[in-house]
Amino acid sequence: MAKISPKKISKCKQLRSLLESGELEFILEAHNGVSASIVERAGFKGIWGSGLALSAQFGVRDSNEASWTQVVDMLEFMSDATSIPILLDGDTGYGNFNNMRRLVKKLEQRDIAGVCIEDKQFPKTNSFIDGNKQPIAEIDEFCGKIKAGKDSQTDDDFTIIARIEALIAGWGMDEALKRAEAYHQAGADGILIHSKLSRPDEILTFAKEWAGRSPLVIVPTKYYSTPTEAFRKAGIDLVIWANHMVRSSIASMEKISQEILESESIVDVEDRIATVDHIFNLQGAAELSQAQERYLSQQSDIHAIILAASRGSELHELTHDKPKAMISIGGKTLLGRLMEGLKKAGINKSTVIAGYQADSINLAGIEKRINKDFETASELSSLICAQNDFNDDMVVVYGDLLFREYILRDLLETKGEIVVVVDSALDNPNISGSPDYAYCSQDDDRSPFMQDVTLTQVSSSVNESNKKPSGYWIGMMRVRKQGREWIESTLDELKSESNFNELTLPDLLNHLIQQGKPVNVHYIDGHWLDVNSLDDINRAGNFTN
Ligand code: SPV
Ligand code: MG
Repeated sequence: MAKISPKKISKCKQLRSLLESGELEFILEAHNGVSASIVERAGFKGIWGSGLALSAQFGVRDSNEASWTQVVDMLEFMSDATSIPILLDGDTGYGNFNNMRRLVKKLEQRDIAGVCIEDKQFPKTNSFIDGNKQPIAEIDEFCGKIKAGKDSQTDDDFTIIARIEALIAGWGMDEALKRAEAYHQAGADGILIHSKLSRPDEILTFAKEWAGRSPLVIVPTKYYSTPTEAFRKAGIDLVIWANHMVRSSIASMEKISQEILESESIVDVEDRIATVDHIFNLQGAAELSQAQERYLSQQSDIHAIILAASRGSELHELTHDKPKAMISIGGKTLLGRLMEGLKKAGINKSTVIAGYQADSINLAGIEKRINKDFETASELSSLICAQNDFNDDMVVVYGDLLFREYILRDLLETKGEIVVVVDSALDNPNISGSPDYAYCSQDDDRSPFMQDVTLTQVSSSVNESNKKPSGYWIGMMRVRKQGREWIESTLDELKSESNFNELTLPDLLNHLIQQGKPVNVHYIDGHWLDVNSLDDINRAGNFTN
């Protein structure tokens, strides 16, 4: 969860100034990271880490059933998610003076600004459950606990509030005032006077008698109808709205869960619940994206352009309702396998140019462009459909290509503005259909990563000069910034040619070569397959592991 407005003033100081501002201040309950974040975004200056709400969100009773370390763990999430101070409802301090010392130490380590302890006995239960049956602590014992807490804090501004349960337990006003004075003398930074009455009378009487001897805190859960102005006039310093986040979320969850159950649908509730994007926002997703840009700048920005418009009619009924790229081999489509290969190589952005049965190309995470002329036009007419997706670093590849992972990985390492992958194994038994013969400036001498070999021609037949080809172009090329510019200007020229609709990627490569643009070659030795026929599908088994 992101801190929305990091404040320079320490959280301990912030809480102290709330208590001592001389104005009536308010803090609101929160019980986990997201509710704490919501409280801060709402504009509150502080958070009440309510024992009732924290135990409720764990699904247990407010009777110290959740261990104090579980509470402190949750507070850590709340504190990390926010920049305003948290005052923990620390129940009785979870034990004696010694437990209190350790609690204060652990709270300070988690940047919790203060703790309120109540003069009951461990394990306590909520003040609104049989309050007058609840045993309260010995005054001296509780004063010792306050002193132990104050002595163990390392930040002078850490706050310890002493909460008086005398009114709740039926001990009367004099006892409440006697205790307040004793706790004040023991070093408490403020007094919380609690009442379970539906009218504020007790509280107002106490406030009058207390007469500002130290900051006074109240929890008007039961006397909620009292106008806030009455608290202001009475000189109260801090009001705790103690459980309204957990209660609002429970009310909403009960309503929504019932509606979903009854309607067997989520359509009606959609507009009344937080969007997923809003959750991302509360979690600080934008900050993570920025950090990724900063710290993962090495991340690939390569864009894949995948040609998948043609049917592949040689595959007969297999491509009746889908293009060749969507044929399933070993339980995965060709295109799905290609996408996996791209992702493994760190390429996460892909544009697929669809045509035949375009709707059947429904993979997640792709951009889809449609070549409406797929029946009459050829590859370059598809390529220009993705021209807006061109990137200064891209891989252009046929959608029906199967290849071993290392081929793409090594291509990405190869220098050159345009680099084509050429299989020098002319006896490759996997070649079918009419392969694209590649003529290169130098044949493959099998030395790894041969440098500066360039393509001189790609042809669908062995050319007239009878020169032996150097291999097959496999239908995959890498294009960098300048290469992209060459391709774009060549495409612009070719678009005006009357035969543009017949032109293929090899035609584009040949045009580039004729214009003197270097097209580099990355040699491989087999390990790829272009699925053209039913036989190819059988051979494809080699690639499905
Ligand atoms: C809490 O919020 O857990 C409190 C306040 O202790 S009350 O529930 O009013 O006792
Ligand atoms: Mg409590």
